[in-house]
Amino acid sequence: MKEKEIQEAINSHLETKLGISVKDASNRDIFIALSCILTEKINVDWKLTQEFYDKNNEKQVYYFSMEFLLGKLMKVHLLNLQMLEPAKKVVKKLGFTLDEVLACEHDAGLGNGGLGRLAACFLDSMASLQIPGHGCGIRYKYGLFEQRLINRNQVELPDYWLKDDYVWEHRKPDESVEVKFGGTINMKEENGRLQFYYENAETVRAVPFDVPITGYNNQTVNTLRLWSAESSIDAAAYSQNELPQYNDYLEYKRSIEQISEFLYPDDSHFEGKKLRLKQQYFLVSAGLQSIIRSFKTNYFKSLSEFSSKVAIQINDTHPSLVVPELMRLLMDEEEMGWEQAWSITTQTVAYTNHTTLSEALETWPVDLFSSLLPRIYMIVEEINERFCQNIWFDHKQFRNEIPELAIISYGQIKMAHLAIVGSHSVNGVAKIHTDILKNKEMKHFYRLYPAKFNNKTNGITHRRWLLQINPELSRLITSAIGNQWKERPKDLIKLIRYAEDPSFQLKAKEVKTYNKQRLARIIKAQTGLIVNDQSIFDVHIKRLHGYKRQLLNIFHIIYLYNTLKENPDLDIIPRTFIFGAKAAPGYYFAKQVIRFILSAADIINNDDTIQNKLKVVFLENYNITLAEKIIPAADVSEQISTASKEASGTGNMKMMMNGALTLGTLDGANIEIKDMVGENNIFTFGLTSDEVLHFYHHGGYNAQDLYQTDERLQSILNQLHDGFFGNDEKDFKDIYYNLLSHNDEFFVLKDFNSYEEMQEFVDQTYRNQQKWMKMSITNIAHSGKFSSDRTIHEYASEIWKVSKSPVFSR
Ligand code: 26V
Repeated sequence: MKEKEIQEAINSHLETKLGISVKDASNRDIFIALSCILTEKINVDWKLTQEFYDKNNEKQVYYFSMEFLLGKLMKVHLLNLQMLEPAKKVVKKLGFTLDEVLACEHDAGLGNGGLGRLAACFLDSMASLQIPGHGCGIRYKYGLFEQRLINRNQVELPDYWLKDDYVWEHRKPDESVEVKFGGTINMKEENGRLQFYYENAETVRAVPFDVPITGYNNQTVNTLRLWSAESSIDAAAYSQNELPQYNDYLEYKRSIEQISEFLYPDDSHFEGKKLRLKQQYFLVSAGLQSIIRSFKTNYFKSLSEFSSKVAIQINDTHPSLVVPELMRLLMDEEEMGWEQAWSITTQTVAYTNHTTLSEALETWPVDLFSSLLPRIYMIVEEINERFCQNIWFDHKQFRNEIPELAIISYGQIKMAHLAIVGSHSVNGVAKIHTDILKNKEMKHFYRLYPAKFNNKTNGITHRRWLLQINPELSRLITSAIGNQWKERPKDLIKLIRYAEDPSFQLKAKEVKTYNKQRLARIIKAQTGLIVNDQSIFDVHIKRLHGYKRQLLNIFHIIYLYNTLKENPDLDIIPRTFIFGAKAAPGYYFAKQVIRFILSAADIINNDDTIQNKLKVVFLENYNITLAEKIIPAADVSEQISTASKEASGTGNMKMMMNGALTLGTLDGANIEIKDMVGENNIFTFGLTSDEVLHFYHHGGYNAQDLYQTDERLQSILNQLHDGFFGNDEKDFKDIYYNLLSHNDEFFVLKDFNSYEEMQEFVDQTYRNQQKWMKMSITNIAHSGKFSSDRTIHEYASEIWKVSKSPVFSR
């Protein structure tokens, strides 16, 4: 769309729909007008895309995930439809700024962190690569909580993201399906088949809301289908058939709607909550019914061809009930026999593992599971029985391992085992993570089914995380190597020729400074702090978790502070340490760490004797929109997890792509970043994953020894213990005891020395700006590998067996 057209459309929308003229319009009015213009255009392509897929009988991919962390979408659509520049000009002409208009959109925060954002990046890449791939998720009424910092404490507020209407969604009541919970199952033999009848089950109406996912410059529009729970009967019908478990209709209705009410905000500890299991089955059952329905109406094909036309990827074990639910639908509804249904199910489903942390593994108590999902439980029991039998008779060498491999054991259902047994592919999300799965966490399964295991290193969409959030750097890149990198991100490698080019270095430095100045203004507005844009911006943004070691970072900051107090003239490059992190509401230790960082920040930021050499900023409510402002301004990317614990990480990729240098452990995708850029272009430190695992298995680490021998650590720990960081000493004594009495589970003290040395080397390196900029450009040049386009390409060709389906010829 050209400028003139956009301007006319906005004017006409304001006049005819709102009855106002431009001079009376608000940012939100312009936002709504633009969203209507985009929606009209998107809808045309959306319909054509779906018709094309149907007509050509394309194999469809469905990405099942409990989380899709989409952030805002208007800029994505503008960019994809080649309308960003004209829209910017028009909006300006009308007396507005596009950034302020875009800010009217509420973030869709339907995810916790890496896993949910990965799902959103994958949708973007599938559409941009013209792969018929759709998302299947839950339309939570409340997204991830909003974080406020009050008296240094995290306070959680509900994120009612739907309060102003969500402009991209389309409610599709005609495509609703029913999902059943609880009750008892009665079996009857009819026509030689067992039929299953539900007695006293509760029926929930699942209503889909479709969100269009546009591809970049290709007119493809895929679908993210989000399900919302509604009661299937009205008050009058309820009064005819009251349920004993509720006092009245209202109570019944509330209990149904609760299913899609909120996103579980704790991604670090599994909790066997019935409502969470309800959410999972709700997603899976609604999603599968709608897939089967569209399969049958579009192709009139027998379901025996299902797995050649449908691929289902499950994002962690959260949707692993697809295995028994698909079995149920094929057998009970479609009258298939077990063997055929099993073969179709396993050939359709593929499972991605995102963590080896045992506390996050899902295991459901049999009692809870079987009372909520009685028919599904029967099927899981049968799957387990057949699986164990199969090992006993056909894999005799594994007989001793049966108790460890079983899906049900000691009254618990192990969802990872169900997902492995019920799928044809199991993948990890970075090389080292997949190796740990194969050789440690899932080693027996790997020996049993070696061909199922594979690696798919994560990626990020370079369209959002470079093109959209860093237009200045994008323009600079294009001026050097042309436009092609936008569609072929690996072309970024062409930048390598400019790594040592003084004029390109200077321009890249100017872009970085510009982005730092912009972030400095945001910091000033949010916190009142004035930060030096010539200082090193050292960024640590991710969920707060023990293994991500925000504590190691703040320990080093305090060490620098203590050193400066002794010697205020110490020659260090000024640093601005920037944190953004939400703690799970019930994660006490993580909340203490936030308090600790804020307390240390208060002391450091208000101490004039250190001559503004250190500033510590904790930005409230870290989310996608804030990440988009921080990442282009980062000089140093903190990726300092305890080796072996961070499955991949994706923030590391986002910051690398924006020219930050990684300071990281040999963990997750950091290792592959190092492999790409070479060891001279990354700062690595600390224990290796083998060393960490060795300590866990064989002992030999004593945190107390380090306290005794390292004066720097002793000072910091004593400060913690003695109340240096605040009156509420108790809080920080807990951190003290966590490190010293519980032997420092995450090796914070153990890695302190090598972290400090590497931080000093960062400081030294920054003094040589030519060298630094060469490293920075080298990182950008190698970041193409970490585009999710590469990742999706691998999933498509190796797991899903789907190919590109170009809807329109350009
Ligand atoms: C676990 C749970 C447990 C129960 C309730 C809610 C909930 C929500 C999410 C999770 C998932 C934890 C696993 C996870 O987020 N893994 C992260 O996945 C990223 C994408 O693959 C990866 O980059 C990160 O390294 C990994 O920690």
